[in-house]
This record gives sequence, structure tokens and C-alpha cells, in this order.
Amino acid sequence: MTVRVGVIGAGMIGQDHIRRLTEVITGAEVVAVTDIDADRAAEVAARVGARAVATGADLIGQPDVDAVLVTSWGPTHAEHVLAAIAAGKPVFCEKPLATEAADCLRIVEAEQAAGRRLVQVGFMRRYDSGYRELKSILDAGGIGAPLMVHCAHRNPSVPESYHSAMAAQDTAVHEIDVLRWLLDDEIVAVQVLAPRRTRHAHAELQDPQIMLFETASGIRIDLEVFVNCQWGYDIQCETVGETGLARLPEPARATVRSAGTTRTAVPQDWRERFVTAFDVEFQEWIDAVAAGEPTGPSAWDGYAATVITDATVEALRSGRTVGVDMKDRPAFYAGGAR
Ligand code: NAD
Ligand code: ISE
Repeated sequence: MTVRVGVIGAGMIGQDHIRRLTEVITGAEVVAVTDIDADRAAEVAARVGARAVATGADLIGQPDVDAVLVTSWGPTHAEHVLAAIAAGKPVFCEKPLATEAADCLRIVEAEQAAGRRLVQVGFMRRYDSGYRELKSILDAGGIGAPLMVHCAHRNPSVPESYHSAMAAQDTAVHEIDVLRWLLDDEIVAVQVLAPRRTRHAHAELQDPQIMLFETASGIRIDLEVFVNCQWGYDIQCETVGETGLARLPEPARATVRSAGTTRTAVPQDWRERFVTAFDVEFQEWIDAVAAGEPTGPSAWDGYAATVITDATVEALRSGRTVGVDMKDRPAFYAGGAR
């Protein structure tokens, strides 16, 4: 069965995912594209033999759209995801599921009312082979009980529009999701430290930030978010357990020795660093939709991530340790698979 996909938002990641759906993975076809920039929608649709439609609502209503991909701006996600659920169509939503926790809860409630899983959130790190290897080691007890995790999430630079809260909402949200999954634990409190600012950030931006998370079982996580580090897209994760340590592998790159030095290239952006993870994520999503139900990061994971990022933003603003005020997980989402 070919899953016919409609895409809402033909910007940077939307175009990358359209390329992936049409050129890389199997079992999918892009049949419709929409964007508030109609010229962009028309141009991107034409590239893959799809048609451009006027709005997200029109696209979701098209009879030949079996599944919906939402890659528009974060604040518009909730509206499209709710419309897809109302139409009974599976929907893959790039992170964040919604920018407001209340909207995430509305999605969670709508999905439960629909009685089956329809929503998957684009937390692609769960599909990265390095993170998957770490998870197998932790789950097998390979380093004993995890006690501490040291992480870094570095971007070479960000645009002027990037503001201090985005360090949590846009950037750290990936660690927030992947660490909940990796540790099978919930984040319950957060503190944010504000080191000396780099002169490469614009005046209003607190960069870097050090985020300190505590989980329900008492694991401590320190995360450096540094989005103007200059040298590359650099993702680090090291878990220290009772009997060992497990570190996320660096992406495979040749080591070059010349002119008296040894060099290894550092990826320059998320597309390059996680290209294979995105490919696996989409292949698994399409296969799961064809088989009946998505199995990846759920609407509940999207809600949890938004609640934790809200607490992180408040911790930065207040300088205090902030507790995470999360609802109890409904039985519908029990067991991790949901
Ligand atoms: P972008 O600005 O390049 O593209 C967004 C597109 O959506 C634009 O073309 C815009 O015109 C369109 N759009 C906005 N509102 C719309 C609406 N209501 N209906 C239709 N089209 C609409 O942004 P981007 O970098 O592609 O990011 C898009 C989403 O992907 C964001 O939520 C972002 O957080 C997420 N993202 C995820 C990753 C990742 O690593 N998983 C990386 C980058 C971006
Ligand atoms: C971007 O939206 C992403 O999702 C990237 O993975 C992250 O590294 C970057 O900081 C975000 O702006």
C-alpha cells in the first residue's frame, strides 16, 4: 500500500521531508502541498508532481490525502493536528506538538476521543543509531542504574529572531524528549544557569545556558545549550551509571592527518547530523501508518515536552528551581508505546 501524504508548510524542513518521502523512503507519495506562501507551495508541489492547495483545512479534507505532515511554524501546529484528528487521518507533526501546553492537552483529549493513535511528533533523535545503542545498553543494565547525564547541544549560529526562551522551546526540547525516552523516567524539576554571554550572540540573547534537570528517580542531567558556538552542530550525551559510563558516538567521519595535525569534520547543521535518523523516522512512520497506527513519539510525549520546556523558560526568567506541573498520564498512553 502507498500512503498518500499531504504536507502543510513547505519551508526548510518541509522541503527536506518531501525530498525524503519522494526520493529516499519507500511506500509513500506526496500528493498535496500547502503553504501560506502560495507561490512556494506551487513551486515545491510541482517539483514532485503534487498539487498545491489553498489552506491546511483544504488539504486535510482532500479524499486522496491518507496522512498529513505538519511542518509549518510551531504556533500553527495545534490547529492542523486537531483538524487531522477530526478527519480521522494520521498526522506527523514536527516538534513542537503545540507551543501552548493547553493546546497539547486538547490534542491528547481529541486523540483519546478518536479511540486510536493518530498523532506522531517529530522527535527524530529516538531514531538515531547512536541514541538507540545507548538505550539498548541502559535497558540491558550495561552501566548499572544511571545516576547522572552530561549533555551539550551546540549550533554554530542562530538568526537574530532566535530569543532566549527558544533555547528551551526550540533547542533543548530534543534532549528533553530523548532523555525521557532513554532513561524511561520523567523530568520533575529544572534550574537554569546563565554563564557569561558569548559576544557572538545578539545583545538580548542569553547564550550559552546551562540547564539542570532532575528526574523522578533522582537522576541529575546537566545540559549546555550553546547556539552560537561557531564550530559546528555538536551534540554530546554521556550517561554515568553505578558501574560504567556510556557516551553517544560521534558521527562517523574520516580522520585526516596533514600539516602536523589530526582533524575530523564536525557536522554543520541538524540536517547533516541527523540525516539518517530522519530517514529511519519517516520510513517507520509510513510503515506504521500503512499497518494501522503510528508507534513513535506520541501526543503525550509532545505534551510532556511542552510542559517541561515551559518550566525551563520560567526557571531562566526567575532564576529559581521550577517544578514541572504535569498531569497524570492517561491509561491510553501507558506503556511507552503510546
Ligand atoms: P520555515 O520557516 O523554513 O518553514 C515553515 C513554513 O511554514 C514556511 O514556508 C511558512 O510560510 C509555512 N507556514 C507557516 N504557517 C503556515 C500555515 N498556517 N499553513 C501553511 N503553511 C504555513 O521553518 P522550518 O525551519 O522548516 O521549521 C518548521 C517546523 O519544523 C518548526 O516547528 C520547527 O521547530 C521544526 N523543525 C524541526 C527540526 C528538527 O530537528 N526536528 C529542525 C528544524 C525545524
Ligand atoms: C531547530 O529548530 C532544531 O530543531 C535543531 O535540531 C536545533 O539544534 C536548533 O537549535 C533548533 O533551532
